[in-house]
Amino acid sequence: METNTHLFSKLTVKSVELRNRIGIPPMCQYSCQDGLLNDWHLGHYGLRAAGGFGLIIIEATAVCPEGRITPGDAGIWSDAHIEPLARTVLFIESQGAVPGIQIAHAGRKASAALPWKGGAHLDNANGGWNIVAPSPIAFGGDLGKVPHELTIEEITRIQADFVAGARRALQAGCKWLEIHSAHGYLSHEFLSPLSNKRTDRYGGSFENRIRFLLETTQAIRAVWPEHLPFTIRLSCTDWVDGGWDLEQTVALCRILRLEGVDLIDCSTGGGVATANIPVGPNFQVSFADRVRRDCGLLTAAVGLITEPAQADQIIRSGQADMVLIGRESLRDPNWPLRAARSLGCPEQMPPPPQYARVW
Ligand code: FNR
Ligand code: 536
Repeated sequence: METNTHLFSKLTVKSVELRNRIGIPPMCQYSCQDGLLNDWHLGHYGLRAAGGFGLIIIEATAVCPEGRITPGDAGIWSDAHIEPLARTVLFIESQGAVPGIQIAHAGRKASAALPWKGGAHLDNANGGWNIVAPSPIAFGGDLGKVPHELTIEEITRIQADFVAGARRALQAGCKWLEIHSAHGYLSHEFLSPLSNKRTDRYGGSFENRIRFLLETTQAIRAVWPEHLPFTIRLSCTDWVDGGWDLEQTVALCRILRLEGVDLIDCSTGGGVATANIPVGPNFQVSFADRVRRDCGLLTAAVGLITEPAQADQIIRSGQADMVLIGRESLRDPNWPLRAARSLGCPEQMPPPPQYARVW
């Protein structure tokens, strides 16, 4: 169904207003030392805020050091992380974009080399560390380390780390919180029966596999302000028979809505190395559409959305409430400014005054 809502319509979520429906999804820059943001992040995110994006979700930010994918990941496990994060957050906001953050734990995919150094698991002697997961099963391939099976006490500790991370994100001025529960990282590892073989209350049945995320959501909800958007990224399917799938996603999202979650960022995959994924334009949009219709939640669509008319159509047809532009925003930091011009509505997206005469 066509609606009057379009790519440049404002979107209000709780007390936060986005100037348009275009966001940047979290994308690791692998450029931190000790998890601290620096000038790379100020420039990278700042340029894209000036380029017109309504929402910028800062990359997967680890809630404890062992939860980093690589030694270069962002972190939020100490108060020392707040000030450098606040610097980037304030600049994003000064350019009219809403600053968000994704808080994360990489589970059995942690302790890896930087992508441009191969991305394989690092030995402890080479800068790596011991990894943890719901069950002691290696991801496989280059990520061959066998994770330690988390005890109940360790699970509780990580949940507390998520809560502390959310509090610090708030202190740093973030206005939008996303829990990373996708792509084969820790929270997704609990959800999927392929990576969660536990026999205690965190494994087995659907109710048990969603317990880690549900409890974490409830605990964060208690500290994250009611008036700010609270969101979760899910892999809506593992793309493998017997894995996590869309029906379980829908059942989970109905519960998450009752817990005060505002929006689901609908991604897929990452839990199984051998999955056969039908990658192509809009390949994940149907998941955002289904969750939006069946669960009464706002959704963000992501995945090979690159063209302005394509993005506009996703919003107009009501398949999602917003679109996230990943790799294409790395190629073009001014994607929203260009999109407004190619869609014939430049007045919707004025450039920063410093660039006024060239746009
Ligand atoms: C990503 N992606 C990603 N996802 C996530 O949830 N947290 C993250 O930190 C990252 N990091 C990351 C780094 C880089 C370099 C890329 C390319 C991707 C996935 C990303 O958010 C997005 O879902 C995918 O890239 C698909 O969207 P596009 O790129 O097809 O628009
Ligand atoms: C893409 N990636 C996701 C990352 C970092 C590495 C690249 C993340 O979530 N932190 C990806 C998309 C979909 C499934 C798996 C990986």
